[in-house]
Amino acid sequence: MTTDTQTRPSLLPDAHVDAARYDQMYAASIADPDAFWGEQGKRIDWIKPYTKVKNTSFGPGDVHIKWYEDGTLNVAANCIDRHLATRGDQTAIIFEPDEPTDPAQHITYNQLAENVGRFANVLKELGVRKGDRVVIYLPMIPEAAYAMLACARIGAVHSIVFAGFSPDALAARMNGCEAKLVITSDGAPRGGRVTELKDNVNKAMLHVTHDAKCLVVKRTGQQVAWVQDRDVWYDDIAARVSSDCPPEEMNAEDPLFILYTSGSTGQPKGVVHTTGGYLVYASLTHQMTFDYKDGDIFWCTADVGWVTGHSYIVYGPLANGAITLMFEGVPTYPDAGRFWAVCEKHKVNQFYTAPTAIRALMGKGPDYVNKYDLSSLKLLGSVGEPINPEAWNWYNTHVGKGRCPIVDTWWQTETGGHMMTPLPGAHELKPGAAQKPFFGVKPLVLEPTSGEVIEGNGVEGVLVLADSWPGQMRTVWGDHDRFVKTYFSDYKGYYFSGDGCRRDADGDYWITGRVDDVINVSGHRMGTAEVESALVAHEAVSEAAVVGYPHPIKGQGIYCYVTLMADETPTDELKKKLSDWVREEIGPIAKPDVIQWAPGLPKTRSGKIMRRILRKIAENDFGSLGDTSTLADPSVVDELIANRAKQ
Ligand code: 6R9
Repeated sequence: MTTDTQTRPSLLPDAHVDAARYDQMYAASIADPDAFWGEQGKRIDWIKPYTKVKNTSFGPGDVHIKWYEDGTLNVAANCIDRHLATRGDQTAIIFEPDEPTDPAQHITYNQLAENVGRFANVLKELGVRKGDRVVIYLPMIPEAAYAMLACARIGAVHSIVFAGFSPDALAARMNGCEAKLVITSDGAPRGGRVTELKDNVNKAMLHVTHDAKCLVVKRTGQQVAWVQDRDVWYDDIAARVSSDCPPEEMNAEDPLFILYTSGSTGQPKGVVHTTGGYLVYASLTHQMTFDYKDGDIFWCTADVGWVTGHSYIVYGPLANGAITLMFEGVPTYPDAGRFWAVCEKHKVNQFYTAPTAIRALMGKGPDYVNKYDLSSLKLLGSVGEPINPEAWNWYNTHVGKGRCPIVDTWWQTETGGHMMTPLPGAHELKPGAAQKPFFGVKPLVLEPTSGEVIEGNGVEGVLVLADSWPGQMRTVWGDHDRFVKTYFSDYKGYYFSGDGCRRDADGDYWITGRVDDVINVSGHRMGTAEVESALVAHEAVSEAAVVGYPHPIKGQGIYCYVTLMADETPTDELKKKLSDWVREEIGPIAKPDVIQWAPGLPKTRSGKIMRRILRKIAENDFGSLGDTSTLADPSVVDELIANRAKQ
C-alpha cells in the first residue's frame, strides 16, 4: 500500500461556485430549465437573440433535441472577435512542441483572429461552403485549432480524425460524412518520432469514394508524395488571400462538428454537435468545473481528435477568453517528467488529464514529478475512465501536493461537456467519485432488467439521464434511427449512458464503468473496475484489466491481466500473493481465478483498455477478435494470445 501523505485538498476559496450557490443553482436548473438556460445562454454573443430556449423530447416516439432554436450566432466570432477589444494582446494559445528544445509559441487573440481569418479564406478558395464537411487530420499544432475555427467561421462542419488513426479509419470517416476536403500535414512529430500523415492520407484517398481535395500544412518539411490537382500546400494559397473573413451567420441548431466514436456494436457513429447549445455548455462547464479565472493558464492534455480536446482545449476555453495550452508530445518524451516540466515552464494553473496517463507515470516513480516546481497548480482534473483511488492518491500527493482539488469529470463524446463532477469550491472530494450532477443534469439510477427507477441512497444500477442539456448530441450523422435506437430504446423516455453507477449514502455518484464490463460471479454483481483498483493498489502492479470469462461453477470467473512495475519479476509466487491481496482487499468473492502477466494492454489511441478483446482472449476465442486496427499497439494482442496457453 502507498505510504504517501493522504492530505485531502481543501475547497478552493473564492470559487465561482460555493456549496450554497451550487445547491441554489442546481435546484433552479432542474425546476425551470427554460429560465436557467435562457439566462446562461447570454454568456455568449448572438447575432439574432433566441426567443425559445428548450424544445426537447426523449420519447417514447418522437426524439428531438433543440436548444435556442431561433437564435443565430457564429462560434468563431464568440471564440475570437468578441475578445479583441478587451484582450487582443493576451495569449490565447500556448503551443508546446514535441521537442522540448524547440521554442514554444504564444499566440495572442489578435494573432488568432488573423490566422483563423486567413485559414477561412483558404478554405473558401478551395470551394468549401456553409454546410460542407471538412475532415481534419493534423498533429497537435496551432493549425488544428485554426482549422476548426476556420470551419466554424464559414459554417463548414468539421470532423477531426485523430492523427494516430490508420488510413482505413480515415477513409471510412471521410466516406461517412462525404468530406469535400481533408486537412493534413506533411508529418506529425510525436515522442521523438514522426508519423507520415500525408502518406496516410495518400493511402486513405485510394478508398475514398467521392472527389475530395487535400490541403497540406507544413510541419516537418519532409518530402511527400504529391497528386497534382488534388493536393495543395496551405502556404501557397495563404500567401495570396486576405486575413479578413466575415463570420457566417449560423442557426443555433446548425451542425458545428461531427466526431466519430465507437460503441459496443457496429461501425463508429458520427456524433453530431450543433452550434448554440454546445458552445453555451462547453463554456459554462469549462469556467465552473475548473474554476477558471481570467489570466489562468489552462492545460488539457487530450488530443483535439477526442471530444475532450474539442470542448476543453478549443471551444470552452476560447469562448471564455482563456489561455489554453496545446501540447504536441507525449507524457514520456524525452522522459516521464515531461508533463511536469511543461507545468513548471508555462506556470500552468489547471491541469486536466486521464487516469491512464497518471498510472503510467506513477509506475515510473515520484522522482520525475518531485524535481519540478508545481506551485502554480491550483486544480487538477481527471477524465476518460473511473480513477482508481491509488492513482487518485498519487495524483493528489505528488502532483497536487495535497492542496489542489481533483475534479473527476464524468462525461461522454455524446454529452459535449461535463455531466457529473465535484465543483472545486463546493464539494468535499471523494477519491474515485464523480459525485454531483452539473447544472441541468438529471441523473437517475435504474434497475437494469426492469428499467424501474431506484429511489433513495446507497443504491446501484444503470445510469440514465432524464432530461436534455444544451451540450447533448443531436443525432448520428445520416442515421437518426440509429441515434434513437442506441440511446433511447433500452430504457424508454431516458438517455441511456451505457454506464453503471452507484449513489452512495450521501447521494454522491460513483461511475462503475460500462455496464458490459460488469461481471456476475456466483450470483454476485461486481464491477471489474473494483478488482482492477485492488490490483493496482498493490505496490508490484502498474496496471491491470479484469474481465469475466465462462466458469463452470461460478457462472463467470475473474480473469486478470496484470502489468507489473518495471523492477518486478513475474513469478507464480507473486501471482498467489496478488490473488490473496485482492481477496483481502475486496473479499473472497473477488479472488481472481486467473492472473495472466501482460507486458502491455490493448488500448485505443485515447488510452481506453479494449476489454472486448481481453474477454475474447480469456475465453480462448481468438477467431473473432474483431477490428484491432484502431489499437495504439496491435502487437500486444499477439503477445497476450501467445501467453494465454500458459495459463
Ligand atoms: C469524455 C470521454 C465516455 C466513457 C463514459 C465512461 C468513461 C469518462 C469518466 C468515465 C468514470 C469518469 N468515462 N469519464 N468513467 N469516471 N470521470 O471520455 O468521452 O471517449 O466518449 O468516453 O468514458 O464509461 O461512458 P468518451
